[in-house]
Amino acid sequence: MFGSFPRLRGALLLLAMSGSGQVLAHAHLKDQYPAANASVPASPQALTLTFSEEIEPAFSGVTVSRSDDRPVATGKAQRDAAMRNQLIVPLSQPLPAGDYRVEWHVLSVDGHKTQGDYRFSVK
Ligand SMILES: [Cu+2]
Repeated sequence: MFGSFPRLRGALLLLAMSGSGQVLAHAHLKDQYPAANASVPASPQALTLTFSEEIEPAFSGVTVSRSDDRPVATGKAQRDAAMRNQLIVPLSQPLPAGDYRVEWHVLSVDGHKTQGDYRFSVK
C-alpha cells in the first residue's frame, strides 16, 4: 500500500524501529516463580525471575524479606546457564508459611538498570 510512497514507508519504518527498540532493550520482569501474588502450598527450592532481555549477573540482585521486613537468607542470585535472561535465587532453607516480598534490580546487557518488587506467600 505504501508502494508509491517509498519515502513515507521509510519514515514509518524508522519510527517503528526507534520507538520499540528502546523499550525492548530494557530488562523488564516478564515472569516469575512463585508468581506475583501467588499463594503456594509449600516453600519453593528457588525463586526464578525471567526478564525480557539478557542481564548481567554481576550487577543484578534479588533480596527477599518477610512481611515484617526481616530479611530472608538466600543464596546469591545466579543467571541461568542456558537462559541468559533468567535469575535463579536458591533458598538456603525452606520458607516457613507467611508473606514474602521480593525486590529485584538488574542491569540488562544494553547497560540499562531496572528494578521492581512483588509479593507471594507460602501457605
Ligand atoms: Cu535498555
